[in-house]
Amino acid sequence: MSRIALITGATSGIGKATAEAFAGAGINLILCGRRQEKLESVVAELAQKVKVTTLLFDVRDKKAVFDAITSLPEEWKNIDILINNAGNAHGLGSLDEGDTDDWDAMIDGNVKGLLYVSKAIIPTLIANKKGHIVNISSVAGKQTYINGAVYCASKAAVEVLSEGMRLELTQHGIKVTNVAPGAVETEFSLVRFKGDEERAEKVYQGFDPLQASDIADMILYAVNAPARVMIADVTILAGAQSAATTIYRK
Ligand code: NDP
Ligand code: 8X3
Repeated sequence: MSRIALITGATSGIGKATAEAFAGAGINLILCGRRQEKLESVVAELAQKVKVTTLLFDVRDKKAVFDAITSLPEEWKNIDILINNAGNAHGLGSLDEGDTDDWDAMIDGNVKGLLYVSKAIIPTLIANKKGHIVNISSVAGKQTYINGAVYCASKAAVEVLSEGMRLELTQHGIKVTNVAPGAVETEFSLVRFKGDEERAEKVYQGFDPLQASDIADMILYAVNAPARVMIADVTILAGAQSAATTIYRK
């Protein structure tokens, strides 16, 4: 029987690419995000290949998360794979000058949102004695950089939550994979710099950045690995990147 994956942040970037990779592998999809028109266009692209449904919610809204996931029809309830991908950086600023609304968006979305979605789904995985959770962390969760402390802290929390989930869930037959990408060319920098296209483009200039599909390939590998294999933690950097902020540009 085909597996069911719920992917948060499926409207763009890594989440959308993962949806495309999963559809190619025959995995049915519950696609989540806040931008309805973007979700609809992903559905239009993939519904020929697999069954697809959507849930529209902001991961920061606890009630909306639980209402959306409990509202799933019976045929969609037995989720096999959860991809905790929704998240962003908001701003790049020092701790004395940073915008506290940006901090709220990062901590509430990247950390608490991931927790709410996980809590809504983990009981089903435990009851079914199987499943796989993939948390999208970042190299920024392993290495702190100047002016990025709050984003880095939010991703360091994801790293710890991946470990905590693995410690608690392995006994129930559930795998947990932490994926920590480096510089991936998505809408990430456009969001971080609040729509400033020129500044966002500069992030990816002078080297060949990772593409969202590179990360999706890794995620698909992890969820397709044999039962005896748990891909626990993977860092994927761009070829010209040796650390979070060390990138060799031409
Ligand atoms: P994008 O900006 O392209 O995608 C972010 C996705 O998250 C969108 O689908 C967005 O959907 C969703 N999202 C953001 N905030 C919320 C929210 N509050 N509620 C619901 N959905 C939300 O960036 P990426 O694809 O690059 O980012 C995906 C993940 O990868 C993030 O967790 C990011 O931190 C991580 N990452 C990215 C790297 C990069 O260099 N790009 C490197 C390392 C990690 P919508 O707006 O429709 O809600
Ligand atoms: C995104 C990668 O290094 O820009 O998590 O923070 S980085």
